[in-house]
Amino acid sequence: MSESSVVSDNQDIFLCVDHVGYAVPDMDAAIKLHTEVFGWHVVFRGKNEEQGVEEVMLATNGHDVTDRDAEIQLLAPLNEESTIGKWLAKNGGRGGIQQVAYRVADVEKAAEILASRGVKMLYDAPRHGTYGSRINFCHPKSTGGVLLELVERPADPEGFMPIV
Ligand code: CMX
Repeated sequence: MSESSVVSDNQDIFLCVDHVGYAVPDMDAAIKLHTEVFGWHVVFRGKNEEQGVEEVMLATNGHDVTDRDAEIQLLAPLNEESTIGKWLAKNGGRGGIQQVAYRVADVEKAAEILASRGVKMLYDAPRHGTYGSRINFCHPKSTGGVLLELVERPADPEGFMPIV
């Protein structure tokens, strides 16, 4: 890229990759694979009824939920009509990468900037995510084919840790 084509008024929107989300047809089998084979550690297991998922967050040993390390998220459907249920059905019942999540400092501000640049945001206002975070999503049709989640973690995520 030539120097003249670099966007000079660009600004940071994202802090880092928050997590990568895998849709899984069998949560217990997925946990076994990710812990016993891949060596990740389960740091959170819970349900998000609004999103229709059971979710498990995985991290390295000694992971501090307030730090900037990326995590892995396992997503199993609570029912066939949920987003993950439909995703798995469309994928022949096989699991796979369903989303990539970017951490942001202010989800409303990030969504506003992205929308002003033509990105289709899924929600008019943030909804509830893992650890009491505030989330929104960019539709894959306006991101080059990847479902992007925006995650604003709460000031005290430790207060939202109904761990396993
Ligand atoms: N990644 C990439 N592309 C995807 C996708 C995904 N996860 N899900 C759907 N698509 C594509 C489909 O393949 C389809 O493309 P084609 O038209 O080329 O076949 C297109 O998007 C369909 O879009 P749609 O008709 O608007 O809607 P869908 O019913 O397929 O749902 C979406 C797509 C993004 C609206 C839905 O997945 C959604 O609402 N996601 C946000 C919520 C969510 O993912 N919740 C579960 C996780 C909860 C959590 O992380 O906490």
